[in-house]
Amino acid sequence: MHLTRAVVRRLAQNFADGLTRAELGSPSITLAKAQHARYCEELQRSGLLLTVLSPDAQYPDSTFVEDTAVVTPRGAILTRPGAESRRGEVASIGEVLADLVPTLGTIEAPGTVDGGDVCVVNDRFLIGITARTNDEGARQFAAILTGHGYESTLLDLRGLPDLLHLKSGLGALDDGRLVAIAALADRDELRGYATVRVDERESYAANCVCVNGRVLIARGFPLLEAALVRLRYDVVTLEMSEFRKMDGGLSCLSLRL
Ligand code: CIR
Repeated sequence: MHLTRAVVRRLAQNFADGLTRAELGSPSITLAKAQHARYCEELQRSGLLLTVLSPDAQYPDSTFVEDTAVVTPRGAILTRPGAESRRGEVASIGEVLADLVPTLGTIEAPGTVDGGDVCVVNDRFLIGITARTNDEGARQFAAILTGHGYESTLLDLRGLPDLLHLKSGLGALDDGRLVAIAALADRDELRGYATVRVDERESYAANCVCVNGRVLIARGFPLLEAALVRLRYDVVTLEMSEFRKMDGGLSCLSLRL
């Protein structure tokens, strides 16, 4: 799908106060801002017009905009994040998206969905059920999709507690190929998809982003980079160290539409 725009949010000064389970130390705000700027540059270089939102110190995790909404070609679905501290992030994103695309629906309590648990491949929506996205949220999300003509598949990932989100271990490329860690590549629900398997030493790199033929991956993961280059993808590597410390990856830093 050809993408034209992305919504991103600059980091707040208290970014390091956000949620994390990673035990990689506290991020440097200066470095994180520089990495975010490079990320934005590459989105622009991939042809996207950026809507850059101001930092929101009320929500230290709010730079991870992906979790607050999922944008389909027909419009946006607003989520209800699984972490209570993040629920207030949705309203402002809803307003921004309303100027750009129709709103198809909103997840309601007691449902919870994080956008990081939704991966689109070939018009099919894969929805992970995790500690952040519950059964009820996934059910509501799938029902909204069905109402707009989309198909979805639910994957119960609660047996893989190391995965924060479905997309922590899975990325989708423009041509319908998946990039996946072994625990996901081997799932019955994903049988039939061409898949690039991510070596277990490089599992963080599975969270890649494909924009208009370019594949953005985290820097420092040579096996995945080589595998994608061998398959003739146009690969761009980005330093993500400071976002990784906060459990974030490439996809969570933007809403692409
Ligand atoms: C959180 O735990 O919610 C944030 N610190 C990181 C969210 C990352 N989001 C994503 O991968 N979609």
